[in-house]
Amino acid sequence: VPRVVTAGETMVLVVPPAPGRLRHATSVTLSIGGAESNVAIGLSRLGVPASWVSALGQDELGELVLHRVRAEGVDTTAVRRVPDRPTGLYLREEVAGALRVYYYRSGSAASTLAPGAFDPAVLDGAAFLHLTGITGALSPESAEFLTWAARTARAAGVRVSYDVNYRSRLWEPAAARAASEALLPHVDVLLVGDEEARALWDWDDDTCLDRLADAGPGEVVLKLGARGCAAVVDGERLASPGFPARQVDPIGAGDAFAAGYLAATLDGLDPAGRLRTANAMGAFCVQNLGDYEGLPSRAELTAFLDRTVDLGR
Ligand code: KDG
Repeated sequence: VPRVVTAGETMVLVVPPAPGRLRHATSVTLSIGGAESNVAIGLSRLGVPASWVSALGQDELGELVLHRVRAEGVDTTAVRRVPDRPTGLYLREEVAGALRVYYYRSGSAASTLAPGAFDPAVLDGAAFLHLTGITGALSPESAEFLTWAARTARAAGVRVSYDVNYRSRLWEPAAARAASEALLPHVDVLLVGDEEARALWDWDDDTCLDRLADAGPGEVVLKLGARGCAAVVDGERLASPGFPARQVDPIGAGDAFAAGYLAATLDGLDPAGRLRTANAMGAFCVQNLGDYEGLPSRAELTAFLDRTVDLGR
């Protein structure tokens, strides 16, 4: 079975038990959050072998992250421990229906990811290396890491998938746009959300698909939230409606979507089948609290897709 490698930062996630200001929380839950490990976990649950490459502090939070990711069957042998840097941390609160995050990640262990951060042998036999734009925001060397990792994968015959994942709390749109544009020539599968595409490029959906496809990636997928997605795959335009879902927590939906898209690609599904699977994974994710906790097993995903009428557009 082809393998997928993902690389990027994962932090410990602190979640209060109920909506309200964090300052009033008297207990919290510790989980983990990181776009690239979310994708690896999503794939692993679907039975696709996945490796996650990163750097963690040599601290208890690093142990927590490692335990949780390993418990999902993801290979973590290429994760480095950095002695004098902390594992990143972030906290969430929901006030008046709005979700806010607070990062404690500057100078984190993962911000030391730099060119050469992993042995290229990690990519042996892999079908994809999955990266996200978050890494580019961590430090100047992590920005270089992104390009190095993508080039290294390409040189090894491994396809590169990239999710723009703009995080406004980490950097300005212009910097994020420049970093993504620099990477596009090395990207095979590009995933981007409609809101972040507007924030970075201010293009409408159609223009966005055309321009980004012109920039290099053979597959460009525009995520439209509850409306599903649209794509250009090898010059062909497609769209796929979303699945009805009762949204509990939107965080992680994009990562679930990416896992679905990659898994369906490895299953040999056609572009329409890939988009439909990706939408289904997104729908699974938003109906549960947590970045990845609600993601389905292969059997659950298959049952969901079989029960749901394919609207075919
Ligand atoms: O996609 C979800 C992740 O974004 C979140 O859990 C944490 O990786 C993260 C980030 O940097 O925002």
